[in-house]
Amino acid sequence: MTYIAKPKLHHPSLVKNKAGYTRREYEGAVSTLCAGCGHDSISAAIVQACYELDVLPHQIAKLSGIGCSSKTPTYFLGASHGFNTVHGRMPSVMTGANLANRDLVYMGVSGDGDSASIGLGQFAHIMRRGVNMTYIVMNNGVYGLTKGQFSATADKGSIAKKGAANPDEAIDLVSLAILMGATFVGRSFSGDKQQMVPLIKAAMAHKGAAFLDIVSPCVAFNNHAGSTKSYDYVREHNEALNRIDVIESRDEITTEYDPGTATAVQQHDGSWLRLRKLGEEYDASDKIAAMKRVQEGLAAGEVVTGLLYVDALPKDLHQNLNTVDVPLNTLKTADLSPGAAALDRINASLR
Ligand SMILES: Cc1ncc(C[n+]2csc(CCOP(=O)(O)OP(=O)(O)O)c2C)c(N)n1
Ligand code: SF4
Ligand SMILES: [Mg+2]
Repeated sequence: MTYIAKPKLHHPSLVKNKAGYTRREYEGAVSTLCAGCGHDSISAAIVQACYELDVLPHQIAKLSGIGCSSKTPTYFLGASHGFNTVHGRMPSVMTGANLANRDLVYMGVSGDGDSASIGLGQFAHIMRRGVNMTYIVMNNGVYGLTKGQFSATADKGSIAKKGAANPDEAIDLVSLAILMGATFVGRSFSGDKQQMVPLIKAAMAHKGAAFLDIVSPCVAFNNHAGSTKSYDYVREHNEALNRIDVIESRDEITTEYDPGTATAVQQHDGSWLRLRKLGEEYDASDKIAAMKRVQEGLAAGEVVTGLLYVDALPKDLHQNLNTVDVPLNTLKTADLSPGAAALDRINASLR
């Protein structure tokens, strides 16, 4: 229960990261979600990723919409900035916040109802604008908070708890994000922490629009036979294309690097992503190949996971708009009002 405070006492041997914080300091309040809900596992993975990345909690801004998934920012990063927006409107609020202060690390958390139903337009535009963020959809195929109606990501033919079959085509957010211009796109499963944590770390290190679709079963309304978002279905149909390691710029990349089985991709911030291929050859930097592989997976009923597409040197919203390097909210009147002479020059250039 959120009103039960977590004990403040820490065991003296809890290990601090390079920023001087223990893992506990990246946690939030006690979760009120149903026991076994996939969303809680994703929250735990976000905590672990931020702890391992040594991010300062007060430099993170977490934003969400409405839904069980959108409640989760209460349960992680208790010392970070937070904004719980209107249903489906998180992307526009995050775009505005990022424009005002480019120096924060932006983490958006949403649900499949929040992003693929009411918020679909906003979702599309934040991807094409290249807002520098990590955008996670906790995807359970239903509106969990309002008691289990099919969402727009529910597969056609998927069976509801009371037996009805979904007549509509599903929206695949991974395909949409790639199409709309997201520069880092991955899919994972809430039951696979080993895959989720490095994917979240890599997405946070990416300096552009990073999107993660994480299948997250709703144990109350969508975890039965006939559902394609249940723990059993995802475990049986999970096709992981690669495993990712994030190597920070200060660390040596050459260790354990074995060309042929792994690809190393250097990102803008100097960090390296090492992709260990699992089985088939797959090139995550090839956008067309990524779209093809994702579509093949959908047709075969597979849940294709891993890092699906990455543009290692993306342009973000600020580069596209050619804004100044300092946060816009630190500019003073003198910076914003260049004076009558400058205004005359601008007017003259437009005549
Ligand atoms: C404008 C508006 N319309 C409808 C609702 C009702 N509503 C609340 S949460 C929700 C859907 C949540 O589904 P999802 O985003 O998938 O989150 P989940 O609970 O499954 O994690 C809906 C329709 C609302 N709060 N606001
Ligand atoms: S209703 Fe579903 S999504 Fe919501 S907390 Fe319970 S299990 Fe999770
Ligand atoms: Mg949902």
